[in-house]
Amino acid sequence: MYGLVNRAIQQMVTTHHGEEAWQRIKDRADLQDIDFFSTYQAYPDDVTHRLVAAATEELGLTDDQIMQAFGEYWITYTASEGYEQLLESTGETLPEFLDHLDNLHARAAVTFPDLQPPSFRCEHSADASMQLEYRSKRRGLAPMVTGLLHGLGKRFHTPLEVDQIAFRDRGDATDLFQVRLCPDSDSVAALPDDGTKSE
Ligand code: 1DX
Repeated sequence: MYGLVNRAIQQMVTTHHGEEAWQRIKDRADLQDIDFFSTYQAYPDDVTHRLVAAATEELGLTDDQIMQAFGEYWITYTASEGYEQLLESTGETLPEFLDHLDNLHARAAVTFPDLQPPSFRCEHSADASMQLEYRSKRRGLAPMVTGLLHGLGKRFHTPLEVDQIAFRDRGDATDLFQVRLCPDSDSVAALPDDGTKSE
């Protein structure tokens, strides 16, 4: 994955646990020879997986906890690292954003040819719930998607609940997430000015 991902992990760890914790995690992942991650360099996925594994041991958190926290962090991190426009153009509301995730990755892939984008399909139900199907060449990143959805909920001031309801690593065909929007005044504020719901 692009170095941007490893940089985001580094930033999240140093912000919440300090520089020394990050150095210990980097050593434990056997990456002490890497001084810094370059945003635009594609690194083996193994590097990212080793960082996550080392972080679980160093911080005493589970794999799922780290990946969810990282997914949530990714939304604000990319917004602050030059991709706010990319996020903005993907949707003005959470449901719209989820419909256009493949579009977002297609646009990113134009500039970054080594991107291996996941693919998402969103189905909307009448009761303000959605089912999001996630497909990826990569294994084991589904917990990050739960975190990404919570991060998007914050971005759009749209309180939500997320449940993963199908698991590829348990033999299901895809990873599937149930997203329920919790109606309240905040979510009204996230609608366009004319108060209409865009698809
Ligand atoms: F719900 O692969 C909301 O390297 C979502 O299965 C999900 O293959 C937002 F400069 C620049 C660059 C760089 C911008 F080239 C990535 F470095 C991409 C910015 C997406 C914002 C995907 C990162 C593939 C790297 C992958 C989980 C799970 C997708 C990470 C989250 C918005 C992003 O992202 C999987 C790679 C960007 C860039 C976004 C991703 C690769 C996502 C989301 N993915 C690199």
